[in-house]
Amino acid sequence: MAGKVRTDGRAAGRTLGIGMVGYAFMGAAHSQGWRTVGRVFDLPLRPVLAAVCGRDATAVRAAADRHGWAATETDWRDLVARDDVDVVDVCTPGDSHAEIAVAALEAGKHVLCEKPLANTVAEAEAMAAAAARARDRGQAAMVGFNYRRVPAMAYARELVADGRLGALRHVRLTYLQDWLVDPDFPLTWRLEREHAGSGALGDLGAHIVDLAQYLAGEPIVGVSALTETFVRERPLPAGAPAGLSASGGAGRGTVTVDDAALFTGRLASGALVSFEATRMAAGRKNALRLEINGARGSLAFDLERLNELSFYDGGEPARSAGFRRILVTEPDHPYLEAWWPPGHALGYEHTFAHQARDLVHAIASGAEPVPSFADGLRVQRVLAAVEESAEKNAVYTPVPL
Ligand code: SOE
Repeated sequence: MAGKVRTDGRAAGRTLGIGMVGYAFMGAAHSQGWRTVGRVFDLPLRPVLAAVCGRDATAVRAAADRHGWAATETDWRDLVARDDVDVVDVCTPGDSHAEIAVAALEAGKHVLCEKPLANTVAEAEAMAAAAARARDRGQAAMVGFNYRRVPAMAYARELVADGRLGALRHVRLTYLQDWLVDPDFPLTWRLEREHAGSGALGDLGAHIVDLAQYLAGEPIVGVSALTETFVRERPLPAGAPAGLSASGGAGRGTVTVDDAALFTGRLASGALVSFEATRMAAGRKNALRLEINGARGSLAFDLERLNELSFYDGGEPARSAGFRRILVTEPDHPYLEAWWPPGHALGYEHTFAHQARDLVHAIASGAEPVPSFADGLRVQRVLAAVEESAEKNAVYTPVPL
């Protein structure tokens, strides 16, 4: 018999307790996704926001109230141990991803971990190994490359997989932001290697490396790279330990990550790829752009116009050929069946509801979620090869498969 009908008119079904560690920008975005997904998509399991964890008891309580979490914890180990938590959602800086995700998997929980998977290849390898062991126990582990879940990106993958572009020749991606142009932006955790692992490379470059491999359906096998840190010292953030100065100036610290990464490479098929990730592109707020050129056609996309996909079909007669704008809002476009009528656009936040939807379905069906921790490890290996190449002044560096 179906579960009892709840006041909201939906069959109760089994619930899926979510426990989230971290509540800053990604925590807020994931909370929105978990709150929304069950009200938009018909799911086999109903996510409930069981608990959120943060070190500051007062701040995490305020975050729980704001984002709709039922309980709070101040130690992630206590969150992992909760009986009402089935999924641990890791929304912390990269230096704690491995410790939390591995412990959660070994405690029998499913895991969603923000990108990049880890700060080092060694950590990512340990996470992927823990996920493989957990998979044998029926547990799911997903890494949060949310831009795969922009409907236009999921549809672009369909077009490439269906051969509409033919053999790929070029995959070209840039991800431009400008929040570090101001030299007085403080030395926050994203600017310190021990916390973030890398700078624009892991923060933004991880997204476009994952998208390239996802859209092309094949791995990057080698890269040539340059990285640069343009602003090497910044003011310490308010509240930093008094007198802490990792460099000459009092109250200032040393930036230990890249501001920008520029790299080219090859896909396994021989197609050429090019990437640019920077947080120094004045005027560009969240400008992830891509163009894919194949033997039979091309695709182009701009995240700042994320409901649109430009498609050039080389099969068209020359007289009528040209890039056309596909408005990716039709009910049979990926994810759109659950939202609004055609033309009623979606946004950045919807990608987190799509991510939650796909994870819930994977958990219910026992399928391995995509992108998996193995996919996250593949990205980590590309990032490491980029840094190795940059240290050798752009010498071509193979990516271990
Ligand atoms: C900051 O650069 C940031 O929040 C990234 O960390 C996210 O992954 C990206 O989606 C938006 O920008």
